[in-house]
Amino acid sequence: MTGRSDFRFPPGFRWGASTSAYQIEGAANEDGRGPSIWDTLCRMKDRVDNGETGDVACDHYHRYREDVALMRGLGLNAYRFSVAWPRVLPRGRGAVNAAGLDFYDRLIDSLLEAEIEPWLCLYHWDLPQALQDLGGWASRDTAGWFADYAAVCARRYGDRVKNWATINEFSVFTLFAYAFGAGAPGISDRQEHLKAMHHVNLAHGAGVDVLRALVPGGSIGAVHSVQTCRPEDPANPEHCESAALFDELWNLAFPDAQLLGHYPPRIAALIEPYVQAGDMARICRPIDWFGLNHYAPMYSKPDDGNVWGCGWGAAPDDMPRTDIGWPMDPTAFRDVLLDLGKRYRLPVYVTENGFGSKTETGTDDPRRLAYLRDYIAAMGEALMAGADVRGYFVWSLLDNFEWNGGYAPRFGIVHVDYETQARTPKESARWYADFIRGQRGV
Ligand code: GCO
Repeated sequence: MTGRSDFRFPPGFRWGASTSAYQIEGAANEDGRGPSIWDTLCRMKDRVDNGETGDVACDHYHRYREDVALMRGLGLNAYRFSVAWPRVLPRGRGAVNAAGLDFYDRLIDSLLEAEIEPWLCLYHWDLPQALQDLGGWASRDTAGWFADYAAVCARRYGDRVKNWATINEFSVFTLFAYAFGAGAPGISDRQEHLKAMHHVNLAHGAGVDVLRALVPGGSIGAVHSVQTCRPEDPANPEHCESAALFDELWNLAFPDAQLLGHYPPRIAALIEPYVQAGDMARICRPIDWFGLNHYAPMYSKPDDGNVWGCGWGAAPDDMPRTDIGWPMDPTAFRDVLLDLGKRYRLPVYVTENGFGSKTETGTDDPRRLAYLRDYIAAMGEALMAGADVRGYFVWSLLDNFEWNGGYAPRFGIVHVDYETQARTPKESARWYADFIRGQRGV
């Protein structure tokens, strides 16, 4: 792609990085943190590559000051992180853990001192195990407990944090956790999946109401994974139907419910038994921005091995791929940015975009650098064509725990040596820092 790298993004554009609690914090058994469903899953046999866990991860819990200094050195003006629900409420509800609340105070204060705007996401997949024991997201009660947890965080951090996201990638974690059986808690059941989808949507709506009431001047959003969904073989009607269903499950079920007030057609009838009177109004609350996580177009074809009968197909042979095999197509990113604006009419923040590698060693990462350059150029093209994009957060600041993939896939612009916990900016980080400096006229 020939994107214009000389494009100037509007003043005030956020240039940041994203992380999530379980993937970087470590200190899983310290200072009163309770277990999450990912702690449990990591201890089950053959669920995570090499039997790895988030127990230590990047030890960010102890090294957050160094990580904030790294961001400052790179010139980032925003940072998206998540709060670990089980660190704040070890049993998911009831008694708060003062030491856990203190940690995020220190992190937020360090960010503000470094003139980096904190973007706080309340839920990035680490449900307290105690709530899973009561039914997890398949139980409607979890939506209410989420709202109570949101209130604890809003009261504590709302004076300093203005940018809040309810939940990260609703569709991805519900699909992997309740349909494909890979993510925590590792269930494959279509009815449980439908219930979880609806309850997660209810949690979002209740969370928005709490944040609106408790965060003065808050800017509230939600983070969705939206990846163009194409049939593996466009001439095959079964592939087309599979892609259409996958598109509803992955891309539409959550933002359509939250922003348009209805479920997409293939899902609507199936989810109906779990929808109570007034629910769609509870879910569809006004928000201020759309958080987009985008990586790669997806190709789909039927798959009898999962409860929906649709799954991944192969991308065309001539499609460039990342080191972990994800298709690379910056034009799909540009088009998603343009389409989202038309469909949902909200400002968009790109809350994740990045390049994974299992083969790179050290800090030479020319392919990540090229990916970021081309995707940022595509974002510039979307802006020129009228998309209202206000910020970009690279995934991720650090190499980290990549869920079922363990530590082998590296997504960081900063290399982490897991033996020593030494952080070293990669070539891509230096490029990103120069690019941001150029954009900000520093
Ligand atoms: C996700 C996440 C991140 C991942 C990243 C790379 O949605 O999967 O938000 O936690 O690590 O997307 O796969």
